Amino acid sequence: MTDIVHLPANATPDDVCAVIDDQGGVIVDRVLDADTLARLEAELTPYLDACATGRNEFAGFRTKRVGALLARSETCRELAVHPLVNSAAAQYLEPYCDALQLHFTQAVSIGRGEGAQPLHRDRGVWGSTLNRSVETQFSTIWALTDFTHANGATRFVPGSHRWDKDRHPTPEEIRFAEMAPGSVLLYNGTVLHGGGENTTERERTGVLIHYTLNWLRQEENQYLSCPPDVAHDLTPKLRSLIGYSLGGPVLGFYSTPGPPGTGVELARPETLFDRSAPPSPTLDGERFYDPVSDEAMASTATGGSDR
Ligand SMILES: O=C(O)CCC(=O)C(=O)O
Repeated sequence: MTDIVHLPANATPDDVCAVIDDQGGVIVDRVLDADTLARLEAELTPYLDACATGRNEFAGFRTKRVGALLARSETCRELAVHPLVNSAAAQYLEPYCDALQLHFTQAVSIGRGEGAQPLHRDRGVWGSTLNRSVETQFSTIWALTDFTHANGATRFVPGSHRWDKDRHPTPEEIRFAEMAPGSVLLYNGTVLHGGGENTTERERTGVLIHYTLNWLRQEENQYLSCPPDVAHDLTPKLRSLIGYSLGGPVLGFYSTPGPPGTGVELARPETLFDRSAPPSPTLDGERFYDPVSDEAMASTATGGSDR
């Protein structure tokens, strides 16, 4: 059984994707500098201090979790568009979508005395109907503190993304994502993992930022966690990543609520922030659906289109 592979901070997206393909995940060491870590701590600690611990085995009874990180933390915005992560995520998920979207943000602080979180596959949030041939997710856990076996480093089962769904790991097959502050664990949506047991006196804190295919429902509702008045202050790139952009040719268009004739119709989300954004040809009906050819229509009794 292999240990979790570590790569240096100058690793390329190809390096990252190759290991994730093989093992289900990889650690890139010491990506963030001390200043960035200090800013993350200053921005997130007030939210973690103010929040209650979880109330079930999965969320943990001594673990604190806070979301809406793009609205709440300027530095988390930098993490969300980190070049290595974005390039590797886009490359890894490219066979299944034409763009990424942000799926989930959460700071997770595992408190002393917390037990191990059940091992799980993140793709479970979409239920079991989505075929395994579609990889759904590219996930990151940024270490803000040391991650050690003793303090709750993420448990991780290398290679389990290729296992049969019902195969359970033996204790010897479970590894621990031990890493220094500023390092990041990158993994797919199919590999088994979970928070570790914390037997130390101090919290283990990580920032989870996950990405998914731009046509799947996001786990954290970004339009509520980061509503338009907050998204207004983000860069166009971040807004697009959150979901204020079309997913594929047409998913996510909008029309303005309000009195007749006062707003926009069938607009791309970017129009909300920039009225001069060009209209979308697909929304004007040019390629709104895949039309059925006359020959295909003639060969069926009923005809019709499945878009
Ligand atoms: O915090 C961790 O180490 C992992 C947490 C996790 O996988 C989850 O909450 O789904």
